[in-house]
Amino acid sequence: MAAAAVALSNGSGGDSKAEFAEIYNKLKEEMLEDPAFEFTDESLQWIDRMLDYNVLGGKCNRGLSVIDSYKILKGVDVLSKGETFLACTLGWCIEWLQAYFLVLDDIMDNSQTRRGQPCWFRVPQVGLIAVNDGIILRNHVSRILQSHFKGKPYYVDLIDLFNEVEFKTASGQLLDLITTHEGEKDLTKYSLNVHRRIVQYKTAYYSFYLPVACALLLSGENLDNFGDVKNILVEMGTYFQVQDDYLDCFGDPESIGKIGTDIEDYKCSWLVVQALEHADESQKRILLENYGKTDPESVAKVKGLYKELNLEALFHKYEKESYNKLIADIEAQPSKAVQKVLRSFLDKIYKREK
Ligand code: DMA
Ligand code: MG
Ligand code: MG
Ligand code: MG
Repeated sequence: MAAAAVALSNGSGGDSKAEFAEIYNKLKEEMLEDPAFEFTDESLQWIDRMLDYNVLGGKCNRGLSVIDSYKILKGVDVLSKGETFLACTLGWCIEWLQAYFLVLDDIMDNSQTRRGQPCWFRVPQVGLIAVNDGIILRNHVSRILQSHFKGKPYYVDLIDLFNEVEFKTASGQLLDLITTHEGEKDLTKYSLNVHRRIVQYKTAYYSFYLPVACALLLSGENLDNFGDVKNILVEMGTYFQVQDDYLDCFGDPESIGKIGTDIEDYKCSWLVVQALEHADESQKRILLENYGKTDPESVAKVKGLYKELNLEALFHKYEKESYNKLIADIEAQPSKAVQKVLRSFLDKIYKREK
């Protein structure tokens, strides 16, 4: 409880946060009690620690958005106890799913820290057991859905939604990872289109569409009728990942809780794509020579070039333009409630520094 409460104590959202934190403990207890596994004390302690380490400690924006969106769609400030429980449970399923993606992402990206602590696979005695922990986390999502939603009219849609979003994310991760192939480093293949495709798939669906889609299903809606909403959320998710790419280089590791690795990893980041667009021949040579190398001097040269090209200003311009475009799209939505859901999401991320 303490850990969940601490993790959720800063930021806005007041009531929802306290309700949300409480339900984590209940869901964790259920996972620990699962009779399908005859856990020994050692394995119980492992799961307990693994869950606290990986599911908690984030901003919980995705999870909390399910509750907030559901309230807006229903047009109420307060949900019944049962409705609160279901909304929070779906919120936690997204946080669990996110934990699964992050545990594996950090291994694949060779990252050092996450949410202000060493990445799970870097913890002594964890190592590659983290791969299996990722699988456990994903299985917990299905088990939580089964125990609390089986029998609801939207259960099948919920399962399909989580499966589809997981597939999209894994496909995005594949695109992200294979564009960086060692041995055939070729910056000419990095373009805004390539970048866009990667980030839509790896981030936007699970981070933006999924929470709202969960709230829509809870409200008894058919997701087929919300294609426009999906498109706007995918746009918002794209903007969010551009921020992530920017913060990877220019953010404060203390605030973002992680140390950037995009330059070292030869990632098709928004920054390198912009650098390639704006660099002259000699600047391009600096990029080609230094991008994707792990030694600090090479990384510093790339960062120096980003500064020289004034990518910070370019990012702020992009940020403003994306925001205006999204606001216009949102205002064109026929439903006021849907507008409010989308606005509250956008307000949470506009100009974020973490
Ligand atoms: C994030 O990509 C995508 C997923 C599915 C975790 P990333 O590697 O840029 O994320 P981070 O910067 O948080 O490691
Ligand atoms: Mg990563
Ligand atoms: Mg990654
Ligand atoms: Mg990143």
